Amino acid sequence: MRTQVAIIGAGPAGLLLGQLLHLYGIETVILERKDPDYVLARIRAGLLEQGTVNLMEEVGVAARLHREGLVHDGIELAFGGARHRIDMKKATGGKTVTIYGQTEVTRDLMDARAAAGLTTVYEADEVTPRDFDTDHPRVSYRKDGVTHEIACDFIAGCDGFHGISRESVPASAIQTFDRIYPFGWLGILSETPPVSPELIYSRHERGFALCTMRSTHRSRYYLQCSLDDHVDNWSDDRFWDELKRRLDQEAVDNLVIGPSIEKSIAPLRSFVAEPMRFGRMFLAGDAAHIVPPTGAKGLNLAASDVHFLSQALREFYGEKSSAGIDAYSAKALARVWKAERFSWWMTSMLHLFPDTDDFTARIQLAELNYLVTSQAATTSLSENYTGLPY
Ligand code: FAS
Ligand code: PHB
Repeated sequence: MRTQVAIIGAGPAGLLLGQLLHLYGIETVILERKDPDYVLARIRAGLLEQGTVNLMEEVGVAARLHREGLVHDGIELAFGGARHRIDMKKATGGKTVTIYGQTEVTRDLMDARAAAGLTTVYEADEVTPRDFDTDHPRVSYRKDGVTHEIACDFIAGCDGFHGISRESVPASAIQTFDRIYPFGWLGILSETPPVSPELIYSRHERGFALCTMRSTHRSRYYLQCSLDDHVDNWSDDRFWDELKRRLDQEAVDNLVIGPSIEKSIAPLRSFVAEPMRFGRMFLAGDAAHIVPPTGAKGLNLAASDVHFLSQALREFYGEKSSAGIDAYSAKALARVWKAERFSWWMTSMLHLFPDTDDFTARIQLAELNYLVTSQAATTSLSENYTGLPY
């Protein structure tokens, strides 16, 4: 088999890249090791920057997003027993965010790819990028016990943090930057109305809590928990009781509890691999970087990566220019590191660290008080949260 761009991974990065390249008349094949249901069952991100919404519109899959997504003009910060609204739309001159689950983004992109008759090989085993340091890269894989090979011009490693693409790069050719946080997020999904119309980020002496949602009838909540905690230790009742301890009284009064339909613990880390290009192979999305979800940047960074990469490949095929692909890594990393900084800053400000002593606690509270009383600080948070320009 031959194609122009072989994409490894059918998560949001791989699927969105596939649709953008299709728009530009560039052939792709996507190789995914899991089956579609498994990919859709992963409960992950929930909040889209305007740039991500724009890309979904560009590839013509934003109809349901606009029908079902919830546009939010602001968020609330809770600390010291009170809640403070950050009017992001006002601070940024009109920018908003949209609540629309990653599962739905992935489903819409999967449906569009299938409708366009584009090739996605699911349950592809032993996917291996080869010869990407030559002008004739290829990707091999096994399917139903048979080994296949795809010759291509380029390989896009969109296979997430635990994928094969980054692993295939010689250690001498890559530099990684890593910060593992000493806590995790215990997340719960429930068919209950959200506690508040917008998200509540709560800094509390017992630990961080986040109230978010997937729709007006489906809520998602997160509690900071210890790294050695286990989801089996958390009955629904225990979760709701702990959440109430970390919220302000108004939120406690408005909280509607119900049975969990999903419950899981995710570790938090900051990670960046440099560069994001290795000859004829590019990394995009979680394959190249990870952010703690506090800033809601993970999925949105995957989107901006594939925007830059699709433009670069469009220029290569359309104008026979390598300028875009040569500039891809530096361009993507410039935005990645700003999102890494913002996510690290939000996490540092809102969580209880093992070494959070009285001084650090006062600094966190001073940071939060400055945020809600200074227009400059509010604007800075708002422009990062709604998404820095591409
Ligand atoms: P993905 O990991 O989504 O997709 C990679 C795909 O490649 C997967 O389908 C995988 O099966 C496939 N793959 C892997 N190895 C392969 C191989 N060898 N061969 C073929 N295919 C292979 N972000 C937020 O913004 N907010 C959140 O609240 C949030 N919560 C998260 C919770 C968890 C538990 C995790 C893990 C991530 C969370 N994220 C969150 C980040 C997440 O949304 C990612 O940023 C997003 O999935 C990135 O998309 P991809 O880069 O496509 O990677
Ligand atoms: C979510 O809705 O899952 C979500 C929203 C904002 C975050 C993290 C997760 O910062």
